Amino acid sequence: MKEIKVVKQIMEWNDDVSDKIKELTASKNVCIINVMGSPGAGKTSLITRLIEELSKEYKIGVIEGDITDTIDAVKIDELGIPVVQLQTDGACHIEAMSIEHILPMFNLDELDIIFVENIGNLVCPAEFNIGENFRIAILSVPEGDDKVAKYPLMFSTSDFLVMHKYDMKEYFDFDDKRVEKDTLDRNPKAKIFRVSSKTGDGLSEFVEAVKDKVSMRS
Ligand SMILES: Nc1nc2c(ncn2[C@@H]2O[C@H](COP(=O)(O)OP(=O)(O)OP(=O)(O)O)[C@@H](O)[C@H]2O)c(=O)[nH]1
Ligand SMILES: [Mg+2]
Ligand SMILES: [Zn+2]
Repeated sequence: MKEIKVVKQIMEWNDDVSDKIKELTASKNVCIINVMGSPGAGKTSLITRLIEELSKEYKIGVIEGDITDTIDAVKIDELGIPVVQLQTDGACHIEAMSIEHILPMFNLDELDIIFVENIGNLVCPAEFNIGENFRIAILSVPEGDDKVAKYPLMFSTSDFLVMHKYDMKEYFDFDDKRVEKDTLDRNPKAKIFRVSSKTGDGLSEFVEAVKDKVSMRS
């Protein structure tokens, strides 16, 4: 019988590339952390805070995902951290193929952690594995406490949920217990943190949890 050529859909292809990235980073003992959340949730601010704390122990690189511009990459570069700006030119999520393309731009032998700041978006970034070891979902207080229920995939697939901008809580009707319940109902293993990158409150507990997770890489 004649063999039929089959082309896989993008999701399956994406997962194949994601698995290849995982093999590579495992062999290099590098941990990729996929940081996701809405536009302005504080992804860059939290990554910056984590870099300040973790760079004492770990060598860190960053991939900044944005539609356009280099604003976030410039901020990371100013910290003296190797960074590549991925511009998706309109696409609203990062695919594994982009990460595969970018990784050779880093010296993986000299890195322990690569943060990937995903495109600001609560929806499709969660659908795409990008070779990450784990995921951090950020939900900032001003966005509202119903977002886990309304955009469940990101929160059900992330290892950590950070309720961010927690210093703003008194100004918003934000029910943190509801967020906690909505998350744990969908993702009982999720670890949940209340953090302000502005004041530093809640940061040290989160940093320790990230360190634990990084130490389990490969
Ligand atoms: N009050 C308060 N503001 C914060 C906190 N973290 C970040 N911000 C502010 O929130 C705004 C957005 O922060 P960014 O870190 O740029 O957010 P982002 O998610 O990286 O944004 P995009 O990359 O554009 O999607 C900035 O004005 C920050 O100063 C926080 O913990 N508390
Ligand atoms: Mg940012
Ligand atoms: Zn998208």
